[in-house]
Amino acid sequence: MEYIKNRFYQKASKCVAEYNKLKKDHADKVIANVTIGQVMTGMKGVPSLITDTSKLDPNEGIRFRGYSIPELREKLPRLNPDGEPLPEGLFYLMLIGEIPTRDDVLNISKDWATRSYVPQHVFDAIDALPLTSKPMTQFSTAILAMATESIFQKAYRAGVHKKYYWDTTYEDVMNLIARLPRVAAYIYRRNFHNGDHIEPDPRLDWAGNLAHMMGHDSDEVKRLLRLYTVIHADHEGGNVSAHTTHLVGSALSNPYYAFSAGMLGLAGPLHGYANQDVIHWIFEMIQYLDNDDPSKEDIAEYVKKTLAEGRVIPGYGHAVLRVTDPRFDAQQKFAEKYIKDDGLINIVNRLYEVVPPILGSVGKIKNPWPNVDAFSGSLLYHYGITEYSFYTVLFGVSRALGVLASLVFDRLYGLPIERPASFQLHHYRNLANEGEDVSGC
Ligand code: CMX
Repeated sequence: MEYIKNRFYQKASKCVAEYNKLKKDHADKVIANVTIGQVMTGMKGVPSLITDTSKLDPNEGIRFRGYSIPELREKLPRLNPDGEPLPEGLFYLMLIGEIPTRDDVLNISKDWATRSYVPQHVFDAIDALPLTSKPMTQFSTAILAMATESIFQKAYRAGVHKKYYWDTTYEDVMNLIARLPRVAAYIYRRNFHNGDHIEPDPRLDWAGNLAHMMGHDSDEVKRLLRLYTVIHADHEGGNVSAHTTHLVGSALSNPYYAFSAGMLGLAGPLHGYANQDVIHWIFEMIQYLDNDDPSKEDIAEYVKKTLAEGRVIPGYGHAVLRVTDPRFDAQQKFAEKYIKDDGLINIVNRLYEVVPPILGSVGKIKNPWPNVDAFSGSLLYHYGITEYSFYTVLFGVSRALGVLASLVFDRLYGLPIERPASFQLHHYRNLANEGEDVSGC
C-alpha cells in the first residue's frame, strides 16, 4: 500500500520543514525552568520530547491528533454501524493527521494481513523459554528475535543516506505491527491452551484476527478488542513504554530492538502491568473478605489495609492525569451498553465510588481517580479471557500503534540521539545553597 506511505511523506514533509526552521532560528529560546522537585519526581512536566501522534491534557485526557476518545468512536470507520472503530483507522490518523476513509482503513487491514508472516525461529525462541516465564518476557523476547527481519538495519549496514532512514523504518514498523497479533496469540495459546495454535484468517481485521487466533472468535470479543486496541494505542511521548521506544530508537537501534525495550517498560507494575494487578488485587480482596460481593464498607476496609501495608491501589492514580481517565469512562460505557450484571464489573464500579475519597484523604497522592487499567481486566474477564497474566501483552499489541508511528516521525525529523544531563547529588545541593556537604553524596 505505497499510497499510505506516500501520503504520510507528503504530509509529514511539511512538519520536517517546520522542525528544521525551529531548530535553526529559535534554538536559544528559553521555554521552561526546571526545578529540583521535577528532577526528584521523574522529570514530570519538563518539556523535552516531540511527539505528534497524541497529546495528554491533565484535566481532559488523551487527544489523538486533536480528537478525544468519544470523538474517535464517532468519526473513525468501523465494520458495522453499531461496532467499534478499527485501530487501523487510528493508526492512519496518528501517522497522517486526518480521519481516514473506510477504504483507507480496509487497505491497511489488507496490507497488515499480507505482512503478518512470522518466521519459525520467532516461535522457536518463544518455545525455548519455560512456561513459567511471564507472557511479557515471551512477548519482548519474540519481538527481539524478529529483529532478524529488520529492513532498516540491513539498509543502514549497506550505507543508506540518513535522509532515507524513515523509509525503511516505516517498512519495519508496518511489518512489526502486522506480526504482533500472531505473536501475542501464540503466547496465549502456548501458555493457556496447551499450545493448540490457531492460524490467522487473512480476511479479518487486525484486532478481529487477534481475537480469532486467541480462540475467542465471537463478535463480542472482536468488538471489545477493537475498542481496547484503540484506547490503549498512545498516551503522548513521556510515558515509560513510549519514551523507552523513542530513547532506544534514538541510538538508531532498529525498530524491533526499540519496541522490545519499550515493552519491558510496559511490563512494570507502575505502568502496563497494573492491568493484571487490578484483577489480582480484587481476587486477593475477595479471598481476604471471604465475600465475592463485598459492600462499599468491606472494600474501604481492604483499600485502607493495602495502603497501610505500603502498597499502591492498582488502577488508580496517574503521573499526568488529574481527572478520571476517559479511557476508563469509555470502557465503563461499553460495559453499561453490552453487559448486564457481572460480579467483577460490579466490584470495579463500587471501587470507583470508594477509592478516590480514600486516596484523596492520604494527602500526597496527586490524582485519586482511576486510570485505564482499573476497568480493562474486568471486561476481558467477562468475555472469557480470564488469564490475567496475559493482559499486559494485549496492552503492548495496542501500544505498538502509537509508539511505532512516532518512531517513523523520529526518523523523518532526524531526531538526534537522546542524552540528558545527570549530576551527582551534591550538584543539586549546591544549586539549592544547602551549605556544606556532610553526607559525601
Ligand atoms: N495507591 C497508593 N499510593 C499512590 C497511588 C495509588 N494508586 N498513586 C500514587 N501514590 C503515591 C505514590 O506512590 C507516591 O508515594 P511516595 O511519595 O511515598 O513515593 C505519592 O502517592 C505521590 O505520587 P503521585 O505524584 O501522585 O504519582 P506518580 O506520578 O509518582 O505515580 C502512578 C503515578 C501511576 C505510578 C501511581 O499513581 C501508581 O502507582 N498507581 C498505581 C499503579 C497504576 O495504576 N499504574 C498504571 C498507570 C497507567 C498506566 O501506565 O497503565
